[in-house]
Amino acid sequence: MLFSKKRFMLGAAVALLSATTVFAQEDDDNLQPLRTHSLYMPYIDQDLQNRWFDFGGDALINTNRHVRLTQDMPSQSGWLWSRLPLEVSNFQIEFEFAVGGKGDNLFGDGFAVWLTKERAEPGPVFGSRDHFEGLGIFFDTYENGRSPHTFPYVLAMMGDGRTKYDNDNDGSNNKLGGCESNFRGRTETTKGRLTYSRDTSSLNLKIQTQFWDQWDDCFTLQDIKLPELPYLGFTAHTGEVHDNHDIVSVTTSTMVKAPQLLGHTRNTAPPPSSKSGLGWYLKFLAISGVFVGVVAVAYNMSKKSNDMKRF
Ligand SMILES: [Ca+2]
Repeated sequence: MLFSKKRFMLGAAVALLSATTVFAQEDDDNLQPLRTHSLYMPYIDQDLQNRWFDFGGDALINTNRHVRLTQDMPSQSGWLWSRLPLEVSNFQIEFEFAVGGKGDNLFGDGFAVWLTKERAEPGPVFGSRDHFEGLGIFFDTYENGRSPHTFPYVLAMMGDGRTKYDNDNDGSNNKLGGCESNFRGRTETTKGRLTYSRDTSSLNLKIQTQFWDQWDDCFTLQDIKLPELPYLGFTAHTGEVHDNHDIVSVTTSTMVKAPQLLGHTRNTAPPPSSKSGLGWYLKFLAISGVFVGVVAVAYNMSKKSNDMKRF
């Protein structure tokens, strides 16, 4: 409702830098990085774009930290979406995120991870459209209804394009799977790892919130049919309650042998290397002159370039 149509473009030569190293220590050659759906700092190129992702609304980019979907203030709504749909059948998406803010007792609302037929359509469901077609996974930090579980809560819903997200009950009426997860306000790295196999119609989510390489199973679902060509998105919004909702990195890989990875608990990614982005970042600084990292100020520029990027 308070969404602004201000949009940014992200560029992505950067993703190429890190994508090849992320699984370097992984002895499982079943994983092949997909640069088209991976994202790393500094997130944008010298044209303030990313080749594979774009973002908008209130989303801000700090080139050496994160894509901030919302700031810790009321009535924010931001999004980050892949430009291309995922064409592979079996894949793993590992995303590092951070949620937190100044609020001790009141904070929200959380963020969503999407694999949907639609993309970049702002709306009321964690900053994205309702009546979506495809998968929504909600990292919900604010309890709207009365739930039998504690919050934060992670919940998966498959939308058919007609069913409404039941915000008053935190989506519980359409819940396919979920788990309690204390992912907010962590000093440790927080990550999610989503694994999907179209071959076996199975979906698994693991979350890391406490220790590096310690993954907690959130849910495993069977008979899940994603849209044929889903877009990958991350969105968040705030209302009266608020938080920072940040996406730090996204690593998507295709799997050659899908079923073997479900239940697989090894961490595939080492701590993000700041080196890979550093050289580029310095270059970026040189190009853009005095530039303090946060490039959100480029809203006006984005308007100009907005028309160019629609295709
Ligand atoms: Ca909620």
